[in-house]
Amino acid sequence: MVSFWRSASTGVASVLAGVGAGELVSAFLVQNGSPVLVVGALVIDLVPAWLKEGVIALFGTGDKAVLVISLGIVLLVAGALAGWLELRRPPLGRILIGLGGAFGVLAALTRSGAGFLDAVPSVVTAGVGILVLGSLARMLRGTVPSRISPDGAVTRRRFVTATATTAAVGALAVVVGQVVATGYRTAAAARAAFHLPKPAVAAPPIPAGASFDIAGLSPVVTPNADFYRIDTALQIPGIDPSSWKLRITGMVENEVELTFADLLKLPLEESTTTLTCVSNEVGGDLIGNATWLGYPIRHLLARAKPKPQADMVLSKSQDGWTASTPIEALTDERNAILAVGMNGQPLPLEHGYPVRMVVPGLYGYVSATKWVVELNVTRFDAVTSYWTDRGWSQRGPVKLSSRIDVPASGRQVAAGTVAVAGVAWSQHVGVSAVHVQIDGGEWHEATLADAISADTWRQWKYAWAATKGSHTIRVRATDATGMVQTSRVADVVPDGATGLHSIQVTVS
Ligand SMILES: Nc1nc2c(c(=O)[nH]1)N[C@H]1C(S)=C(S)[C@@H](COP(=O)(O)O)O[C@H]1N2
Ligand SMILES: [Mo]
Repeated sequence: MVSFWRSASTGVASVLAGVGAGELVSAFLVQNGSPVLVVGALVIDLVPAWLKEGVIALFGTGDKAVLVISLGIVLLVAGALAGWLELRRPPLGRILIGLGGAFGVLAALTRSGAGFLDAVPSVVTAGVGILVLGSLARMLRGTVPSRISPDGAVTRRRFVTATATTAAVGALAVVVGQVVATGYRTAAAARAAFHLPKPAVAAPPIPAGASFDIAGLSPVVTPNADFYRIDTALQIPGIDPSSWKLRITGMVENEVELTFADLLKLPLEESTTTLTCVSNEVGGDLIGNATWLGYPIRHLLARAKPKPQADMVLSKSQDGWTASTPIEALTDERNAILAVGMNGQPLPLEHGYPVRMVVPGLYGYVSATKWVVELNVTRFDAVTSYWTDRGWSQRGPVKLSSRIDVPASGRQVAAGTVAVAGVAWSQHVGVSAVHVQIDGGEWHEATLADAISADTWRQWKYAWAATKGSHTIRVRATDATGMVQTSRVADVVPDGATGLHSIQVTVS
């Protein structure tokens, strides 16, 4: 007969391994859904008020620590129970761990704003816990004297080593996960407590005529949750705004240093700007439009007084990413800003909280530095930046482009009048016309929605008299200077794709 303690130890080790794996996944990949913390948050919600108040009265600000320690104890006791059950009534122990994981999933998904990804750490926790428990229990059964090991001593030694190692690695993973996640959690908490200041200069209201009411057409302002995200950050930099600083360095008369509090005291301006990624393929979705709140970079550069020889600003993010922006794009009259707000919200963490750059007219890789901490005034012939080091062009003005949103490509539509619609953009130049072509025929002028400004994309629509059969629809934009979008196909490397977006539809 195997002792209670041996069987319990398999469960404790399994739980540690599972929670460790879950915490690592949550810290590195999902940056949310820490199995222990989501369960903790659910417990806080479920616990009756009198108990909450009692704990706070007893432990004061240590109340959270008490909760986490209590959860830890519950987890270990449940683990011991799972180990004991698994040995006597398999697979009851594994089922118990699975139930624990399901509770974690439930806790993660019921948090406000949770997505399915947030459930992943709890699934990993349960999965690893179940696998480890299964194999430790099998090993433990092998320690009972058998023909291979008459007194069970060999396997017993192996079992003890395996269990102790698993428990130690699991515990270490929990610690590493916590340490890694701290910065992110601090930033998330600071962001949650932060109220955006009122703009000194509000953005002109979005004209009612800027939007067509067509199902499937991209909204003219992209909700933050749907805004594309592109960056090299495996781990979103967690910046505590109270220690954030921006330094303006390099070829300047005066170095400038600015804290977050300094920045918020400045008269902040709102502007609506469409951001595009150079990696956006023809017809791609790496583009979004938002109303940003920020401070014009030209005013800060004016304080620093760049030397006349400087022709570039190398902006750096807290995690070491860099962008090289032509200095004129940051000193001319355009709305190149240090942004703190996005569509009335503090910048989301993944979009650069607390501060990022937004520069109308340039692709993100040469302008839109998130988590920005330094503006180094320099020269193109002196330094290069993250993507220009990797074969992308030094200059990255956004290219005139257009996209068909509806009908979706490959769709079946009914014969008759079909709404064809999409967006067209040429930031900082503006779009003056969009044309649509059916099956290589003549170009028909589409109806444009009102422009918000030259810095934003523009919706367009075309009422197509669709006849039965298979058809190809193409779109082409014209910018405010009269230049027509090229049909010449170019890859995204080195300075952005060109070519016309086309879709195939079947009319029945
Ligand atoms: N710190 C940092 N900022 C960055 C990047 C990055 O990798 N790191 N990527 C840039 C690129 S290539 C683009 S297209 C935009 C995308 O901004 P978004 O993720 O807010 O849409 O951010 C830019 N800013
Ligand atoms: Mo990009």
